[in-house]
Amino acid sequence: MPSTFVSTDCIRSLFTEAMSQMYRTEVPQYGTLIELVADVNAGVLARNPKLRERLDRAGELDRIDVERHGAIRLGTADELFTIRRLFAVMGMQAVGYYDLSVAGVPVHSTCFRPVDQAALNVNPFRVFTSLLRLELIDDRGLRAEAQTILAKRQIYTSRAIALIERHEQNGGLTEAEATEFVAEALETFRWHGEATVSAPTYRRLHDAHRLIADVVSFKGPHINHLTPRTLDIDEVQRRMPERGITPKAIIEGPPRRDCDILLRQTSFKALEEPIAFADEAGKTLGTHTARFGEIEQRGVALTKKGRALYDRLLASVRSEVQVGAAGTKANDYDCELAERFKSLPDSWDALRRDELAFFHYSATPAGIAAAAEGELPPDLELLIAKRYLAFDPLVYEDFLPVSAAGIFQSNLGSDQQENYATRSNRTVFEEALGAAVQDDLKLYAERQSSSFDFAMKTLGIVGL
Ligand code: OOG
Ligand code: NI
Repeated sequence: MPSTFVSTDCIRSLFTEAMSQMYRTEVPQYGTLIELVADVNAGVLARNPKLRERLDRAGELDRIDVERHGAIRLGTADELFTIRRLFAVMGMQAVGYYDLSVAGVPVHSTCFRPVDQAALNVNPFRVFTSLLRLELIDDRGLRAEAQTILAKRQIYTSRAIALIERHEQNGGLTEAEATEFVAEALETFRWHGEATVSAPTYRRLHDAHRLIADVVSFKGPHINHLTPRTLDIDEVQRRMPERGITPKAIIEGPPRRDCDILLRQTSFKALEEPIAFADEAGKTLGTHTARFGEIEQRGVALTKKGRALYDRLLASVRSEVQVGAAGTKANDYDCELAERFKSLPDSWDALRRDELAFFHYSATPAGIAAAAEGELPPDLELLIAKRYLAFDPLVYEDFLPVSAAGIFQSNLGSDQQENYATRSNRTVFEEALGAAVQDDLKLYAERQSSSFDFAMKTLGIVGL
């Protein structure tokens, strides 16, 4: 790559920053959430100098409050195809397939994110990207109408497309091109207060499913939330009302633990925003509810075995306690969650030994010194016990379908929980995408084993 090209990591960071600024202006309550998160994070760091030191060493201190993910909902296969190419300019690839129809949301989704360790370290920003499944609308007339409306829109600027093509042809963008690309790409994610449909059409789409109205009625797939990282999600959840923010009833994902696993997330309820319908008079006003703010706290990625245990425990909690629409039983849910998850080991060492989680291995200075003295024991547990080999949790970089469904539902109102009697349709999704989605478990396993191989090489140990 000629040095005149800006790195994809750099373009991703520029884009994250631009999107954050735009969303704060568009949704002032999101700015309030960011301030609360910054306060809570500062408090945690002040009380916990060790954590502060660790984050500082990892180079994470400066960008603690930077957004970790966002989400959009697309309407057509073509839109998905082009978004893959757009995200590639920022070094983001499709990982994982999520079928949300099982939870009554007529979409299937993937996560666009950086995949290699170095890129994740620079900026792990990801976008949960959903594609509407119009085939799940029963009313054929409405389905055809929605298709016609979507076929007419162009969600990318022509300059954005030209720059995507330039990136594909030349293998990168210059600094001037990158700056222009970020501004042009941002247009796709912008909010438009003017619907492209009339009030009656909006109503019919909305009655079929609120999400269908959200995808079909507008010029583009407005970013519907951004999500910064918090160091104490329970504290932010507790303090949201102090700042006039209404949180959803429960925190999705695993309970609070010493060793964080997977992903915990919560959001504030979507806001009712004024919109103008495209009627003949061009003046009919209404409201639309779609955009919100969210926070996340990530832990270690689980292996297939660990994930199976997580899924089983979570399912058992959810079948025992169902949180009501108005948040009833939220406390019971939290207690049950904490109780049942006691059977998932809560120490890094147990998670490692039981092969429940993925780790990054490294040779320690002591290990390197001992290796220089002579042969080291070719025994994994011994190397670890003697602190010749260190292991650090690999952060979970993906999403959780049950949690995502909870986030969707909380922001669509809880009156539409029907499940669609349909199979997931990954093949159709990948055809639209124009690529296969990557297997997240495989990515974690590869990172774990390459770190292990490198550590063994450093220690001069063969055949372990
Ligand atoms: C996406 C919801 C999923 C998450 O954090 O699980 C999501 C959406 O509402 O479009 O962002
Ligand atoms: Ni989210």
